[in-house]
Amino acid sequence: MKIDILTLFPEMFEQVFEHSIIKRAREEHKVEINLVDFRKYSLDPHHKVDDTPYGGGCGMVLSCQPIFDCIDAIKTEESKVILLTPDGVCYKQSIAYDLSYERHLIFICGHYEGFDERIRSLADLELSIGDYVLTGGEYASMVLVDSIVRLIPGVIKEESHRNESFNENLLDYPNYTKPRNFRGMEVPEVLVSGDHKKIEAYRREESLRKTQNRRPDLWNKE
Ligand code: 6GU
Repeated sequence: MKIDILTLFPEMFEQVFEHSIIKRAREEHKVEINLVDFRKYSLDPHHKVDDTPYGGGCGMVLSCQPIFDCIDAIKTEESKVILLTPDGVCYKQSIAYDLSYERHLIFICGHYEGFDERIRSLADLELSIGDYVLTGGEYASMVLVDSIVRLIPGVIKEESHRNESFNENLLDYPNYTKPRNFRGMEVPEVLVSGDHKKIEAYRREESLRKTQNRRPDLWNKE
């Protein structure tokens, strides 16, 4: 998979994709991540990328030209263009799964007060990562890259994400490791029983119980 991130602040991403699973996925060429500073595409003599809003109001609005020209330069038949915006579709694990099978993702990070509405026409999908306002799409794109890359086939064992939180709209079951007794807190007996059928049933039950208690919104879905 190739991922291009269009941003005015490529330095914000230094280090972010250089650890742990994402680092390994890049080293093993399972994913190529490019930061594209779309200011370079501005035809303005001062490399301006924004302007004052028509109709008045405070703040600046990202203009069409640099972003349209940048997309024209990097988009191919295989590309899926995703605009990051608080008024997009709310991101969730099932979307991460779908996107993990794409060949080329292009993320457009908005910034400042907003962007020219016509920029939406470039997007195949508009995504938000939650009901709060960020200073820009950069943080959202980091969240997207992390959650998508770990699901690319071969990046982590499929076994590791088959049972994790949000699959089937369920939260994860509780995990324990040694010691068996820590400050008086015991590991549940069933986990040391060696009875795999029982363990599986216990985990399923805990997963259901936890979801019902903590996330009634997920529990009542579909
Ligand atoms: Cl994708 N962008 C911004 N600026 N704020 C957000 C967001 C995105 N998702 C939630 N809040």
